[in-house]
Amino acid sequence: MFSNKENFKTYFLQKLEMTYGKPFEDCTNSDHFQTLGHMIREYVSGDWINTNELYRRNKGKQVYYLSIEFLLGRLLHHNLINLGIDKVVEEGFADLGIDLSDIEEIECDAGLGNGGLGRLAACFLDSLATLNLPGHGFGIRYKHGLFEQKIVDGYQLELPEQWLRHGQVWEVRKEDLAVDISFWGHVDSYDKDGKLQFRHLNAETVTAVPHDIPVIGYNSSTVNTLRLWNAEPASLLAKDVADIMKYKRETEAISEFLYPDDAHDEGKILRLKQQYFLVSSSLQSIIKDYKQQYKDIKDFHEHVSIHVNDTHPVLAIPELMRILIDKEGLSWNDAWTITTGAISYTNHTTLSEALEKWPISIFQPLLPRIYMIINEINERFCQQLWDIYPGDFNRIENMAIIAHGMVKMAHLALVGSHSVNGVAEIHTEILKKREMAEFYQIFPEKFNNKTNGITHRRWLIKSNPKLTSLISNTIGTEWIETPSNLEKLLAYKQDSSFLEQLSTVKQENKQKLATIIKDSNGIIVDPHSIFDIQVKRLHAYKRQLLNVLHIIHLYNRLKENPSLPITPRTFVFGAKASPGYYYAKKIIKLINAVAEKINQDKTIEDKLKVVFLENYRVSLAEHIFPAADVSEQISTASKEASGTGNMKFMINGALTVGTLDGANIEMRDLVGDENIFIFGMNPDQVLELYKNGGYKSAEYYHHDKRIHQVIDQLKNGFFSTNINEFEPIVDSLLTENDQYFLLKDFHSYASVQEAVDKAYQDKQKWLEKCTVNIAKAGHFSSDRTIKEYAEEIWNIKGLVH
Ligand code: 26V
Repeated sequence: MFSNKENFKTYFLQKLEMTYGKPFEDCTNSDHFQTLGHMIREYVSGDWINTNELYRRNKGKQVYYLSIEFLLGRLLHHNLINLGIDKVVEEGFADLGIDLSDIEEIECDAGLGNGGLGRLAACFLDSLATLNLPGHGFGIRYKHGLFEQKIVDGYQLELPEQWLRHGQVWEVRKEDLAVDISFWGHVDSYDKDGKLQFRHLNAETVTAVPHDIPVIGYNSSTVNTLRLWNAEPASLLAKDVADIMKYKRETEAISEFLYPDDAHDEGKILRLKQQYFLVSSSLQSIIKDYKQQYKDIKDFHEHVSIHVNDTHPVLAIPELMRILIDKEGLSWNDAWTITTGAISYTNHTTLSEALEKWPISIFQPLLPRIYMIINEINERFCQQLWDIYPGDFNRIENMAIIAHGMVKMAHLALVGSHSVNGVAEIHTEILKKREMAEFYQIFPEKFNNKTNGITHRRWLIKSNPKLTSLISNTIGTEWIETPSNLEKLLAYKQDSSFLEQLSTVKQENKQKLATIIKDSNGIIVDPHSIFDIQVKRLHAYKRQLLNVLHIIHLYNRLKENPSLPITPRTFVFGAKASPGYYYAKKIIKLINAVAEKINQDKTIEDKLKVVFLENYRVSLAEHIFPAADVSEQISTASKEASGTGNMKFMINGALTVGTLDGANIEMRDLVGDENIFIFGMNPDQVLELYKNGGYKSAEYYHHDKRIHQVIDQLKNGFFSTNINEFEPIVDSLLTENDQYFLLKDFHSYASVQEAVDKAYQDKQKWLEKCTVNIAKAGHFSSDRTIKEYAEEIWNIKGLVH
């Protein structure tokens, strides 16, 4: 049906008519989208079946990637590209007077994630399928993904996101594969043939119904599966009406929202329910499949690898133990060998507030059998520690899985898995030497690094077709399969014809973003100004505020001297703040207040513009990265585990202004100091400063005139009629001693920004730097990352049918 455009048109028109029973002229873009989506599903169904058959027959090892987030974005165009039919469809549509990009716009983003961790999971699925690796995702089918952000009067408002409102063309509901999950109740022990057995009584049962989404590899016949679980009532019998309503509500709440508010116990219970719901349904499904294929459960870990993405799915450890002991009748020791052999874990942050801990008072009643098992794991582990460190109570208390009334999920992950990886070299070193040093001492063989990556198929080929063509016309197309071949571009870094074309491509992408900005914000920006962009979750450690302080300072300089020779700049922000994160929301308000003031000030002759783009998400990001000149990666050194936005900017030819943090360090090592703008303290200096109790930020306020002026403007109502509006921000910088060292790094940041300004004026040199960045970005393809996971952690091999 996609062999050529005539076939495509015929099939499409037939299907459209059959589905909607109305003439072509009356069909809407939505009808077109649905029809094309169903055609793609039909087209891949054979390969989907064959891939699963192959995995069943072959008996090779498979990996299951468990993640509380999958930030997929839109799938239509991405699938067309991976299937190699994008051109046929685009041209066929053009003949019919349909613009493919209009049809693309119909699709809602699948926003089942909050940031880097979730988007990484989506990139990994794409690489697994493309590399023909037997790897599948397991997640939750949230009814509402990450909230939709509205900016009203400069403040963030959150609306429920509605990605399922028009149905989901990519998913297949499989009621026959549903499984039941048990909560609450109590555990009873009894003797069976001289063996102690456990059963879970009076439990409340919830049904998990799988919804499968095909994951289509690029130029490959592999179609893997992303299985998303929906929570539904198990049975409504034997309950009175009021109970039914309550039970139904509580059940459906499990897959209703991503990250429900956990400020109160009710929210905490719901989050823990979600986590157990994900791992229990996934493991039951994995084991059911395993048993259809293999006889001996003792070989489980030889054929199955289970990866837990951060601590959210760590209950996979006690859940696998439960199934192996209670259902399969294995001994503790056999079950432990299998469990630790199967499970591997990635850490994505060292921020203490993100390290999950659950109060026993919540945990034990909700998951009584799982709690018992964790308790046993903890006791055995503490005994092991006692043997190594007899009498060292302090150490044992620090390392215990259960301590001070809390269950520590990261400790459970470290003890119950065979591999623990960080996501960039520096992050892994910090885990080994600092955050997890005590565990590294006893389990050195478990720790390893896997520097993150991004799929160049979405973040370059799909989102930046013009740059893609330029690259392929210049160095051929092998880089698509082997991204390290982008290095061939180095030979063109002084080729004036190449550089000119590169400049044209960037200019066109900037023009497009300028149009988006005008349409959404009503702000006219100069596409010849430097597009300086910071897009990422809003968090204090990411230091959006440092960027804003510097913008205010630049504005002050221009007010003092309107003819100051600076290169015009457009500062663009995109960020969502977690709904309960008051401080982050204040920063959003500040960005908007500064934007309002600067954008309407005629005296600075349009030299500065500030834009806050509402509702930052994958589909918007695809328009942003290709248009960037400068990428802001300015986290407090040691705090950003890796970053992946940094890589998306790099592969699109933006230059990084960054601290020596996360993967920025590896980017610097690849491109060299002359092709990146590094500033600020390094991780060792930051960690040393923390050790010594921080610094006196007020001294910087008193001694640096620039900082003094900017902070005073935050205090005196310069940006707001409400004089107290930004008090929490001023307090964080002065009273609370500036935990993230913005004032300490300010001077260095301002200097490097001046260097950017100068560098941009030498167009040829700037483009040379862009070329080096693109050429070296192949290293950050998630194909490289996934190959490392496959070889060094999962021990899985590619299979082709
Ligand atoms: C964050 C949040 C924030 C909203 C409320 C719930 C919640 C739960 C967990 C977390 C932890 C997020 C961890 C995370 O996303 N880490 C990011 O992982 C990226 C992929 O490895 C990495 O590039 C980023 O540096 C790291 O911050």
